[in-house]
Amino acid sequence: MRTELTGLLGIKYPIIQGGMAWVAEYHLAAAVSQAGGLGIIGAANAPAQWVRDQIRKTRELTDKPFGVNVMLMSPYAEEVAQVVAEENVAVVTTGAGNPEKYMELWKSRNIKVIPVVASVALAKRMERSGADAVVAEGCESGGHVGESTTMALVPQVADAVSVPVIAAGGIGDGRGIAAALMLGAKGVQMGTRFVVTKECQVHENYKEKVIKAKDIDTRVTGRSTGHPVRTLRNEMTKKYLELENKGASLEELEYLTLGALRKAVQEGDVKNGSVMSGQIAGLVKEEMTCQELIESLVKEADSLLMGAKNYA
Ligand code: TUI
Repeated sequence: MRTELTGLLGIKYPIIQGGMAWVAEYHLAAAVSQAGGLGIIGAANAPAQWVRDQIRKTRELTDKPFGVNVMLMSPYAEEVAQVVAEENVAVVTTGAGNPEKYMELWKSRNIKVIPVVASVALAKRMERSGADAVVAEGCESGGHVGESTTMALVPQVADAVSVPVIAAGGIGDGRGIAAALMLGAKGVQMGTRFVVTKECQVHENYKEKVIKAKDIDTRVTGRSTGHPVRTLRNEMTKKYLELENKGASLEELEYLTLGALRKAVQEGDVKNGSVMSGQIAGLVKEEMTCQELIESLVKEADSLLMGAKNYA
């Protein structure tokens, strides 16, 4: 499955693993890269030293390219941006903001920069500032979400920029990959599906909650605060949405989500924690290794695309 993206990044398959906060650490990133995709370490709100350590541990497990996701709302974003430059990682993706001010630093080190965007306007702006590709992420995704769906966003971004577009949000199997390529994407980014893999270190309860989830089991909290986040519904989302409907203060709402993602990922508290997940949770049925998953995704997508070999 060669596309413009596999050539740009030097990877075998056009499949990127999302840089999920607290979830995307070195075991997962290395396994995805080793299997021919692009593994990503999610820096989230972690300090720079943690990120440096993760980069070095990934390098002990794979000599293939991998990336780091810099979450731009992090209080450590500036120092993490420096560390990824110093460590010369192959690829940087960014989320939840505009990475313009770091672009020169990263480009000067020959790092491929791939901002995650949720609008045509930001995609165009990123291309002008030197982005090598963009991830167009629809609101079917887990975590911090934008307004547009993947189906609507991807072809509009593909028409607006000439760098390769990577589709994200709502892609969970080979059908999703084939569809994304038909929409004009040159690759996909998948998060939720990689949560339920053998190499992913999240608590078993988290994986089980994703496996048991049905199509309508996600909720978006925080629309009123300007930080909408998609998670699986539980006690936390119920309380949050009740409070939000009553017009609760930012402090009250933040109290519910403080440390909630760590609680779910590490302690396995999937009742009161934040179980970030995309809408495709309903089609995640079994745990596989990253290699098994990627091989099966590619096989399925490739056979669907057989009669339509115009996606490269
Ligand atoms: O970043 C994501 N998804 C995320 S970040 C995250 S960490 C977090 N943890 C707790 C609470 C809130 C967040 C979890 N999931 N996806 C990429 C993405 N970026 N989607 C939308 C955007 C985005 C939004 C606004 C990009 C840029 C933007 O504004 C750009 C500007 O002009 O400032």
